[in-house]
Amino acid sequence: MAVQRTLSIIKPDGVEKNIIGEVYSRFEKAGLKIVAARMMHLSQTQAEGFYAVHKERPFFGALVEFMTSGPVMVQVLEGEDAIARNRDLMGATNPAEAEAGTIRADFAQTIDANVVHGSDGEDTARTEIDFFFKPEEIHSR
Ligand code: DGI
Repeated sequence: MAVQRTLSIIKPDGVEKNIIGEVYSRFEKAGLKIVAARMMHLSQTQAEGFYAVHKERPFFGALVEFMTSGPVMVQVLEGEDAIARNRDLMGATNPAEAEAGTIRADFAQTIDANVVHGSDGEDTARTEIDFFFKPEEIHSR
């Protein structure tokens, strides 16, 4: 499998729960390197833009409100099969359906507040990484 990059976000509930280090440790133990990172408080415009693909969905307003409710930690992960590997670490969108030992099964309570985001494919990963980081802010190693 090729080395890939993927965009990861620790959402406001994850930052509030003080588990940034715990989540980073899971990335590192799975062989994913953090090659760019930034803590930020998303504006309404940023959150709407990032989740634009969901703008017709009934949960869009709640999703944007949640994503702007506090600071998030945004990072680029790099490694072999990084996109699927990160999705495996995250678990299913609905924590009630997430496999034991995944981040969402261990730390998320609801589908609205599910601790982490991860790109779901190569095109999405490229778009989402570009949304947050300039090429010179990514430190491949
Ligand atoms: O890639 P995921 O975060 O696993 O899932 P997604 O890209 O399909 O959806 C993005 C976020 O939108 C998800 O993390 C939580 C929210 N969401 C998705 N589907 C639903 C939802 N929220 C509610 N309340 N109901 C849904 O069916």
